[in-house]
Amino acid sequence: MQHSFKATLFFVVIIIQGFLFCAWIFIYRGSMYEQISRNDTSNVMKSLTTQRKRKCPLVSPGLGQLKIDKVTHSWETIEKKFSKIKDGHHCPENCKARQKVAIIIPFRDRENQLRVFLNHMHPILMRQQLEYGIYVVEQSKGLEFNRGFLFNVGFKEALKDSDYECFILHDVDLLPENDYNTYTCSTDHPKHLTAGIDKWNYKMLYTSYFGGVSGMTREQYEAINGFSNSFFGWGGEDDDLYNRVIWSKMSVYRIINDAGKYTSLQHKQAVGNSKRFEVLKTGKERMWKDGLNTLKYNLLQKTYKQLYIHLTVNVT
Ligand code: BGN
Repeated sequence: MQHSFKATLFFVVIIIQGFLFCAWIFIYRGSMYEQISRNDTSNVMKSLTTQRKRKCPLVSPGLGQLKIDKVTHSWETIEKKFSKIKDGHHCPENCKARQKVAIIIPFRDRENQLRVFLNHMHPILMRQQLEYGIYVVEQSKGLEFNRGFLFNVGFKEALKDSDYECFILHDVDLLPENDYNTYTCSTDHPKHLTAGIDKWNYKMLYTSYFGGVSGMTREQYEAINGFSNSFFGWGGEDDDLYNRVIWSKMSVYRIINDAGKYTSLQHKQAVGNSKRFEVLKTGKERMWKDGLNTLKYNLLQKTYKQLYIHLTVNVT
């Protein structure tokens, strides 16, 4: 009898100890969570979220055909609409982006188009769950517009900010009509994203056309020494770029379905550079004498605006 009383007592003590242990665990963990949520900008929290972030899906949800809004909204309206974007840079909140992409736009006198462009592009890039920065590179007054040179500057300056893996070379007057047209790069080959433009009835101008919007990894861009810096005025620099790709034993990949359609914004057609034919002819011998490796510029300003990074440069 006394024996069974002892056994019962022993059993009750074990149960009480177990209960106290569980209560201690519960209270201790509760206070840990409280500490984290009270200080949610601390490094502890940041590292916890980074650890928890999974890679974004290969195909983002919610992509499809887009409505094009060609209205030039005020800066105030657009900035308010995208209040989550800071310093022209954004990354997905709930997953880790598959690529870090720099969108580079050579720019001149088309402020209205830039507003339409940013209003259209930011939602697309966010839906595609990319980590991205938008670089608008402007040439100071003086020499004629040099699209290739401005891309080269954008490439170098973007890499000073972050280890971007992919560079999308983009005209400001082109708006993608479908966001299945993903703004990422392929390590296999440079990519031409502009399969068709409305002003040309969505027909490809010529097979080797490589203008409008194209995408290259950092390695691909360096492998061809970037753009030539010698094309001042309109035309030819994109054809020269295409040749550099081919001479480097790569080929161009182009999306051929409806996803590659673009709407263009109207502007006065620039007068062609009369020297472009001659410069284009000497392309092969210039490839390693004229490009990223010979790029010289004066950076007059680099401003991290809310919706883009604005650079003004001088050709030197
Ligand atoms: C081509 C231009 C391209 C331009 C497309 C589309 C030239 C070089 C001629 C030998 N090429 O004719 O630069 O992107 O038209 O407008 O001018």
